[in-house]
Amino acid sequence: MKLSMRLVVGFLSSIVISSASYSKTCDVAVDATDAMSFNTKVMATAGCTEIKLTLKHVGKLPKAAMGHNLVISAESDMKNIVTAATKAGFAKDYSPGTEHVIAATKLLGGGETETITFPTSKFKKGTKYKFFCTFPGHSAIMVGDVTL
Ligand SMILES: [Cu+2]
Repeated sequence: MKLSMRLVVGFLSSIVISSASYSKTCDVAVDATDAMSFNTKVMATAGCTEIKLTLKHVGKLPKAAMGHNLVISAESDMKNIVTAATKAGFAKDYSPGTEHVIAATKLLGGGETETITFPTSKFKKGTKYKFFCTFPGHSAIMVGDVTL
């Protein structure tokens, strides 16, 4: 009897612990520069249920010359998304659209900042994810891994 009570208590406390960790918003800050770079190559999301991502363009160049956004997708969708964004053109801020896009900021010029929030439930275990900029030519260098 005592043993089963201990099991029940143990079970209940594990529910409390898992539900407590179930809603964790993680702040992630990424800087983009006039040198066509992000200041990080890795975005860690383990243990987070939600990511509050702030992209800051710390440079001075205007959006038309050195605009940056931050888009997240499966690695296998990245190429198609970059192609679609390039086709969308500057008039549409090289928008990556919504298909296969996990999250995306607006295109920012120097001095601009945007914060977006998205749930990590959009990530599937076993899939590789990337974050990148869809301004034409930038994703060759402005790219990093999203780790789950
Ligand atoms: Cu860029």
